[in-house]
Formats: sequence, C-alpha cells, structure tokens
Amino acid sequence: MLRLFVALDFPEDIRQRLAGLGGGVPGARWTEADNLHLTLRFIGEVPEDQAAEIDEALAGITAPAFDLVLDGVGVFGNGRNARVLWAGVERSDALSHLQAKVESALVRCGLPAEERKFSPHITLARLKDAPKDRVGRFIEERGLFRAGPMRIDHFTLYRSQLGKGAAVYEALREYPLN
Ligand code: 3AM
Repeated sequence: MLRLFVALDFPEDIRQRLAGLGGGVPGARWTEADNLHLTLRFIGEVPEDQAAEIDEALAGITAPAFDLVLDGVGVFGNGRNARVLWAGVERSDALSHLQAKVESALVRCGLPAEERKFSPHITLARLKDAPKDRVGRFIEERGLFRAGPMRIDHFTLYRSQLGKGAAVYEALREYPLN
C-alpha cells in the first residue's frame, strides 16, 4: 500500500521564507522547509495497481500554468482547539481549476469524492495545547506576510511515510502544466 497525496511544491527561496515565519509558539511542531507544500488532494492508502492508475489519470490532466501569491497566515481550529498554523494564498481561479481537475481525475479512478471544501493553505505548524494568546500574537505579527507571485508550472504526486517523527514526503512524479 502507498499513502499518497497531490500537492504543489515551492521553490527553495519561498520555502525558506515560509520556514522563517516559524517560532514563538509553545506546543507548535514546525514543518521542515523541505516538507512545505500546498495539498490539492489527500488520497490516503491505495494498493500499488490503483496508484499506477492514479498516476496515469493525473498525467492526463491538462491545465494552464499560473502565478500564485502567498498571502497572510491563519489558524484552523480555535481557542484550545487550534490545530494548524498555516500560510494562505491569494484567491486564484487557476488554482481552483487545477484542484477541480485533480479531484475529478481521482473520482474517475474510483476514489470517494472529497466532501470538504477546498481551503488552500500551507501547513506551517501543527499545534498541541498551544496557548491562545501566543497563537493570536503569531497571527498578528505575521499577518502582513506575502510572497510571490511565483510561477506554478507543475504539480506533484507525493508519497507520505509515517514514522516516529515527522512524516517523510517523497515526490513520486511531477506533472507539467502548460
Ligand atoms: O498539507 P497539509 O499539511 O494541510 O494533514 C495532512 C497533510 O495536510 C493531510 O494530507 C496532507 C499530506 O499528508 N491528511 C492526512 N491524513 C488525512 C486524511 N485522513 C489528510 N487529509 C484528509 N484526510
């Protein structure tokens, strides 16, 4: 079985800037610079033959390359339940278009449709018992964060391997946008 997800990756300088936002929140586990990504679709565990089908379906996607601007930071969950600190992106029809194409390609491969609305974000940290005021301060202080525009000219199929520490992500294949 392979644990898969589809995501956008970012150039080194952008990843370093994102990683540079980290710090100052007790109870936060920060994403390593190399692991920063924007998930288009979490797939989960699939057998190898289905993974091959998924690869083929993703390779068949045609969608235009586009420019993306990263904009601001926020949190999923609130109060004591704050779970994820993230960096956001400016609204992008091209991004939504690509995500919809990925979603329909995966449904055609027999995966159940994603029920949740797509909320594009880059996970900066996962939180456990982070003090509310420190989370609030992080968001205030980093609220003006912006990066880009950067050219998004491919998307990537990743394998995620869960272990004792942070998950290890391996890029299996890149699909060009035209
Ligand atoms: O890209 P982010 O960090 O937001 O949380 C996991 C990570 O999200 C998410 O997929 C991304 C790559 O691992 N993920 C993990 N398990 C999931 C699940 N069962 C999940 N998303 C939805 N359902």
